[in-house]
Amino acid sequence: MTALPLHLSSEVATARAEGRPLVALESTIITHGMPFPQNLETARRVEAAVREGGAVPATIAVLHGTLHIGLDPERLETLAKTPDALKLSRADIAVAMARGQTGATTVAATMIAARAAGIGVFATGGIGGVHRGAELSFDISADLQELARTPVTVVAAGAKAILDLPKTLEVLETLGVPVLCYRSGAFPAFWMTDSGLPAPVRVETAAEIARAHAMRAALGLPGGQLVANPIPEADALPAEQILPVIDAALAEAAAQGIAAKAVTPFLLARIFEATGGRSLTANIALVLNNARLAAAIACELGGMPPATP
Ligand code: PSU
Ligand code: MN
Repeated sequence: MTALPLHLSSEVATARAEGRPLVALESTIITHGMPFPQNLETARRVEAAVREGGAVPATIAVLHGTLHIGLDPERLETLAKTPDALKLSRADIAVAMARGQTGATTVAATMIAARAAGIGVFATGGIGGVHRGAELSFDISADLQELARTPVTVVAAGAKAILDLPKTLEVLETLGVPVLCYRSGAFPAFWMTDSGLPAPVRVETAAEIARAHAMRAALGLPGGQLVANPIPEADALPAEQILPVIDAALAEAAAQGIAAKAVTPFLLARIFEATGGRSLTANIALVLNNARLAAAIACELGGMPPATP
């Protein structure tokens, strides 16, 4: 059997040896979600937020065919300056590794990598979901299927508001993915605290989330959990500001025939330009907020006995 080309950063390897809690971080947000240099600065701040929360960050990417769990500062900087890095999801990661290519991992691919490395918790900005018009385009992010099959708890500020959020929640329910809204009765909408949709489940503590994660393992359930953590009120964008911008970006994407993997990066870039960078400031704030909660969950999971099925 082919051995998995896996490389742990020295920080992650030490944390592993000492049994310290780890938090996985994705890299598509670095290469395809934010412009340079804010992408690098944010990646560093997110790692620092995980450390401040008492856990160890493991940013995940494929570099020259090797799956990296944790990027040392030099590799992180190199990746942030590689605009042509591939965007790797479940469908692309193995072929890219087999060819020795370099790419950033989406939520789906980062979950696969986290599981391979024995990491149970992962922080990101917003997951992919059901795109608007999916009834015609069939564009549903592979992130949703991944949550149904891979046992990793993903902390996100809901799903990006460029999506069809009611359909996204319906698909998550169909796939049996728990959606745990942190200290909120509403499902958040990335740049906004409230999508107008009620929380499928409301949770109050990191310990509760960790216990639910462990209980899924005890039941032998394969999938993960989505923790929907609203952006802090002070950093949120008003609906009347962001909604027209989203609509304009969607119309532009349709007019230009943008499809498949290019849709999400295109929309994020257009929204960044149209809000004069305010969408990016909010995006950074919510990722930091998610990193802090993920660290707290990882610390709770670390203190729990392994599941006994
Ligand atoms: N959240 C962000 N910025 C991003 C993404 C999420 O704040 O760039 C990325 C994630 O990697 C997610 C991907 O998995 O967008 C979803 O892409 P798609 O819709 O093509 O599945
Ligand atoms: Mn898609």
